[in-house]
Amino acid sequence: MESSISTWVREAVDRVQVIDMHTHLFPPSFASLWRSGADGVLTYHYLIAEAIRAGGRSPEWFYALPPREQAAWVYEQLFARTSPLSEAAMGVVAIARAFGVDLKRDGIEGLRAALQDEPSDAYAERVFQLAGVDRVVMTNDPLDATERAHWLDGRPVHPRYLAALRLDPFLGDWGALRERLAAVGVSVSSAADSADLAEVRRFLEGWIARMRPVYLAFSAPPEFAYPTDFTASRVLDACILPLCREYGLPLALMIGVRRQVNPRLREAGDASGRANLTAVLRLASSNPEVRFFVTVLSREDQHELVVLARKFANLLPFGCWWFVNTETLTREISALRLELLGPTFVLQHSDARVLEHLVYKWRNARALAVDVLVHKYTQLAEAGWPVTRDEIERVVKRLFRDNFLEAAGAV
Ligand code: REL
Ligand code: ZN
Repeated sequence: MESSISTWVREAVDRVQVIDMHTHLFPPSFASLWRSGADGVLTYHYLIAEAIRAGGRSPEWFYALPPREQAAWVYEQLFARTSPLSEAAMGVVAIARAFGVDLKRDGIEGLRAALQDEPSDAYAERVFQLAGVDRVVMTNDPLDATERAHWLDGRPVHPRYLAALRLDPFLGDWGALRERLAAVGVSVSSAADSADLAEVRRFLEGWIARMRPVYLAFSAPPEFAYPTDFTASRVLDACILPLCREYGLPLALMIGVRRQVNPRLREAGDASGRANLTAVLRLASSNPEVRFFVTVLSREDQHELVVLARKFANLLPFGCWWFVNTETLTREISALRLELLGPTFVLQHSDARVLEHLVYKWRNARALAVDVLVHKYTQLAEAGWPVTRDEIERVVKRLFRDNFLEAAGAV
């Protein structure tokens, strides 16, 4: 029995075509926002932070280098001079191998020759196939000038890419939001009164119509609270939650990020902190008709989130985000979720910033699923349940795609 369980789980996990519910990828048609290739892979901000630790140079020195030299310097610190043992560094080895490159032998030039850095539908297709990914959800910012231009030119988006409307600036400082809205021709007053909120709602409604997102989302610092007297709560109550209800859109909450604790590191300068999940409790309990996808960044918040999800069926924990996307923590978090929720969560998302990330992030997620599911199904069989291949396949599909698709109403 044990060996059939292991074979059935492995086969189901190998075969499943993933829906990746949170990435930072764009289709080739978004030209300048597309990221791929060896230099893109090596200048991932996870690796930049690690290389600067290891290499003894300042962030200013590093960022003054042209991108090609940045990549070579990262390679030198994390691969040539030592063993690439970290999660992100080992990811590069896995990408190289998937493209037939032996990184130790072929070095950075081997990787550069095998990976392609120009936007290309054929190359994207090849990477999707290698990673076993069916569709990816982007992170779409309606206030980003470059991204807006692509949406405004109205060309259809490749069907493998689904949109998610990202709302971070709408839940931060009102003064800063005013400026950003003014830059795109929308004027609101400093009062944040009901006319202003109606204007914000109209703006977002226009972008929902244009992007057709599968959910709305925002990331928040550990201090995120709800409800409060601050404008962020009013924006939630007057604009975002009504839009979720009206359009049947889930709201993704990504809580626990301390932005720019070290601004010198730029994109690599964010950290994490313990959150107050009372905000999630209140949102879920006062909006039973809205579905919330929730992920938390600190390890300490994972158990509380799972317990809350037991109380509110409209709460769907998703993925192991960023600093908890490591071998050790994904095992712990995913087993905990299975033990308290059964297979009613989204196992993983990639957070890929560079196309080829899909390859190693989903390879790791598949290994995670095999470990956790073989263990649980073996226990289940020992407990007296005659496990079948069919039920394993259904559960694997739920964890890698169907739970998300059903909650997003995208099936
Ligand atoms: O979506 C987010 O807020 C984060 O995932 C990103 O800001 C972060 O930089 C990302 O690369 C982490 O994996
Ligand atoms: Zn992200």
